[in-house]
Amino acid sequence: MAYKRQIDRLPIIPADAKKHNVTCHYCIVGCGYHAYTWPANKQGGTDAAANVFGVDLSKQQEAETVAWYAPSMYNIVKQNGQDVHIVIKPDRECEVNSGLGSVRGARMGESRFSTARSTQQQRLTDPMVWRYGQMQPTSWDDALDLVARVTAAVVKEQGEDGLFVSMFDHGGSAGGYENTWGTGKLYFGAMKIKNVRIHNRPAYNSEVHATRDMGVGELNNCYEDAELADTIVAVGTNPLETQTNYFLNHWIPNLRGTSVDKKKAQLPDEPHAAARIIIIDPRRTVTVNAAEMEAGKDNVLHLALNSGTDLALFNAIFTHIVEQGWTDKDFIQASTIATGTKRPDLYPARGEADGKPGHLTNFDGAVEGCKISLEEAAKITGLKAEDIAKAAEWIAKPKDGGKRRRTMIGYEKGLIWGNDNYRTNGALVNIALATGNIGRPGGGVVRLGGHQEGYVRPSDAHVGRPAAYVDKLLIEGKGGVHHVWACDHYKTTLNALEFKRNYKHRTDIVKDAMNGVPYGDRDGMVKAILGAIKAGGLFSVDVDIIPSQIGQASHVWLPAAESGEMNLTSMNGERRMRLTERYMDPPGNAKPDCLIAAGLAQHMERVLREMGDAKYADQFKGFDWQTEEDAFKDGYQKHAGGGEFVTYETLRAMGTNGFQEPATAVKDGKIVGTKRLYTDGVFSGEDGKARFMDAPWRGLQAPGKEEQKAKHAFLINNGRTNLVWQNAFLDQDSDFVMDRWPYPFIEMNLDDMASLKLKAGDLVEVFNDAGSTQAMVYPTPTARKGETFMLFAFPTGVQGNVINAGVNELVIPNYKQTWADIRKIADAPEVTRSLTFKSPEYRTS
Ligand SMILES: Nc1nc2c(c(=O)[nH]1)N[C@H]1C(S)=C(S)[C@@H](COP(=O)(O)OP(=O)(O)OC[C@H]3O[C@@H](n4cnc5c(=O)[nH]c(N)nc54)[C@H](O)[C@@H]3O)O[C@H]1N2
Ligand SMILES: Nc1nc2c(c(=O)[nH]1)N[C@H]1C(S)=C(S)[C@@H](COP(=O)(O)OP(=O)(O)OC[C@H]3O[C@@H](n4cnc5c(=O)[nH]c(N)nc54)[C@H](O)[C@@H]3O)O[C@H]1N2
Ligand code: SF4
Ligand SMILES: [Mo]
Repeated sequence: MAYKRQIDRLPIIPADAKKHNVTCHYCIVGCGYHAYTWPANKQGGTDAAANVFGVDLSKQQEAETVAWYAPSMYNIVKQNGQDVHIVIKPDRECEVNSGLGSVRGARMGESRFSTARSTQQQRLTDPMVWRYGQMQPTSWDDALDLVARVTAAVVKEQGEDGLFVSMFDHGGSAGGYENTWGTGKLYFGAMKIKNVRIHNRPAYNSEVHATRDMGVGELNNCYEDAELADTIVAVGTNPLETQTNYFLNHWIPNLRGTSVDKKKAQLPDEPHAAARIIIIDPRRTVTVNAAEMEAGKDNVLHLALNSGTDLALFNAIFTHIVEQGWTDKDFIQASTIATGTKRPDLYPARGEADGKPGHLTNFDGAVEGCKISLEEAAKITGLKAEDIAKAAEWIAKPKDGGKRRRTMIGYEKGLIWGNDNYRTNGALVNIALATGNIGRPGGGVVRLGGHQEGYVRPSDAHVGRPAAYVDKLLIEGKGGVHHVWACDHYKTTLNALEFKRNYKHRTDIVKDAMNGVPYGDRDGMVKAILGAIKAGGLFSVDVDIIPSQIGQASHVWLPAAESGEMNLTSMNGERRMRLTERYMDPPGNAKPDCLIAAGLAQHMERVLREMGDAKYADQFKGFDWQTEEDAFKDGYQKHAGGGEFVTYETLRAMGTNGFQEPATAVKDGKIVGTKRLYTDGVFSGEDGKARFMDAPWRGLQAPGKEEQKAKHAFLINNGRTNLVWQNAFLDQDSDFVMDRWPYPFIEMNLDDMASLKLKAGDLVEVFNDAGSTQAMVYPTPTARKGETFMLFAFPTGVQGNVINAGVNELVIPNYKQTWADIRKIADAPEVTRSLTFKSPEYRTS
């Protein structure tokens, strides 16, 4: 079936509709939207006075009109118990997206929870507990009492290390300052939980330790810098599909040259031209295609390196820049540590300290440590030496007249989840430091980002560095209780098959024990659970908006409210902070995560007092929040720099443009923010000087990778596609998405398909020693022989099943470097008949 919405008319938004500020809660970009709501029994009219746009809608509107909305932006939801129409529509005045939506964000409206239109019916509306052999609804007090009793008993017996926690640390969809604070105050304030991990990696640590250790925070520029740059370098990222409107609204104008007059005029006294772009990715992505179409092939350098060899490439670029004398000597002198500096406490030598594996050093140290010739790097990366030299030239060769080139460097998961994460990240920052491209217009060395951000928590210093490899400990049978907040390891962790096997086994032990006791006998129930935990069992609590895959193993589900069903603050990839106003009711009894955490803390306090431990019980005080705003005040306002200026009221007044963190003042009711970091040349760290990194190439680092590569025929590169958001937690019930992707695709080279006798749409098994999974073959003429790309985290085929357990130093997962074999399972199933297997690339002619 080809998807059709079957909608031929929609109500006009009336002039007096309520208007709420909304930031799209999906990706890092954080596009501005407005949610309009009005009573279900009303609608606007075509008269200018009768509709919210104030225009005569009986006349044909111009092509770029804002006076319209798409069916995907519409729904009927509940607001204070009443049915209201809702339209969630991109805001043209928002500087981030200038009115653009995306195939994800522009579906926010139709994917809200609606009883009237039967959307998002999979949402959890009530707490659920394991009772009589299945999940059954119950009250908050009953569910939280059970969780608190089991958790308190385990913590009293095993200490706080017996409680394992998986929790989001981001903003946007799940998270935000309110909710990271709520969970943070519980686990790092009231308790000091050490066996904790983040939603996307198996430990509680940074994805980008290196840049932080070097004194360079990872979100240091602004989106306008992509319009001011002479050269954009994109490493391990596919921004057309993953940071969509940042790419379309800020990169494309510069690649087309339209920002030359519009934006670059701010920078007089230097020559300007359309930007060039260097894309470093083993795979030809649609981003490469779009850049070529818009900038012309001569202005695009796609460095399709061998998987996992970025470090060698960066070192060769750095070496060549130094040899050509294209470094920014003034910047190096003023802002980075001087030659001869010896501070072993700050800059441990390579291998001297486990927690600081790289050798932080000065410029000369990096030149010596990273030295590699173009030819040697060409051999390792599979690139041409002349292309590496060309990249160095595009990055650093001065412009006509001698002015320094402005180069912006953005990286994401191809680097972060790539080989030798720490050093590779460091080697890339070396290039930005050597060329003075941090803190100046058109520069920056930045994460392009995943989710939005929204982190405020008490210190995590007790976790230590390196942090515990939590998934491994769970597999080994450690811990008694596991609290899971908004993540689904069954789909998104590494070594996922082994994780699931063990997790199911351990949680089943507890389920079987629970089945032997009447649920109403609370003492008997807790005793049975504790007995099962002693026998190797694990008690699992899942806080989510839907029944997730890991939730199938859990004993308690706690239903959360999403962004828009609560007031929620986040910041985007240029640190732009906004408030998304609550525009609808959460489903049933679902609550904001911060208030769930508060409820859990209150029950912990009560239970511990009953157990006679008043002192420990007292640590759980301070959670008497009535609303998410109370949590915001308790967390953000007290703990974030400039937090005293930032209130829901001032944020509301800042609309969809918000301000860029950190806030420095309030002027005329407006928050004054910070456009770029490090403009004064002073970096993070105690001496204010940035550090270089001595980061020599040393092959594939994570244990087991070299062996896997040698043994198996195919690289199973993996990641995202435009249409699907994350593990498809909502998309899996959207006909629109599932009609396109009933199974995860695996892009394959045509010769490889021929030798395995595969046709488009055939189902294949992907297998190696770590596990197996399945995918649907997508013929891809541009895919290199032996190199595939599989959609990650998909419900009908989890790529993480074939990623082995070996991690990079500091416990950073290496999802991207995976090798496996492929065999045919079945001919293309019936549902694939309506699919197209055309190339997603476009041509202008
Ligand atoms: N449509 C959509 N957008 C999203 C998301 C989503 O689920 N869907 N998720 C969001 C989140 S949480 C995140 S973290 C971001 C991720 O955003 P990205 O990092 O842009 O996305 P990925 O597809 O994971 O990986 C990017 C690229 O890394 C490349 N790569 C693989 N191995 C290597 C290597 O060895 N070297 C280099 N240089 N590149 C390599 C892959 O070929 C891939 O094209 O996307 C965010 N945006
Ligand atoms: N193979 C491979 N694996 C990867 C990656 C990769 O590139 N390749 N990338 C990694 C990355 S970057 C990421 S971000 C992770 C993603 O890994 P996860 O964080 O596990 O995946 P999500 O899809 O973001 O899961 C979000 C969960 O939160 C729930 N949820 C949504 N909103 C709310 C809310 O408001 N409150 C609560 N309590 N729950 C909510 C959803 O229903 C869903 O179950 O995957 C990682 N794993
Ligand atoms: S680009 Fe990202 S933030 Fe913007 S609408 Fe799309 S998913 Fe939402
Ligand atoms: Mo992510």
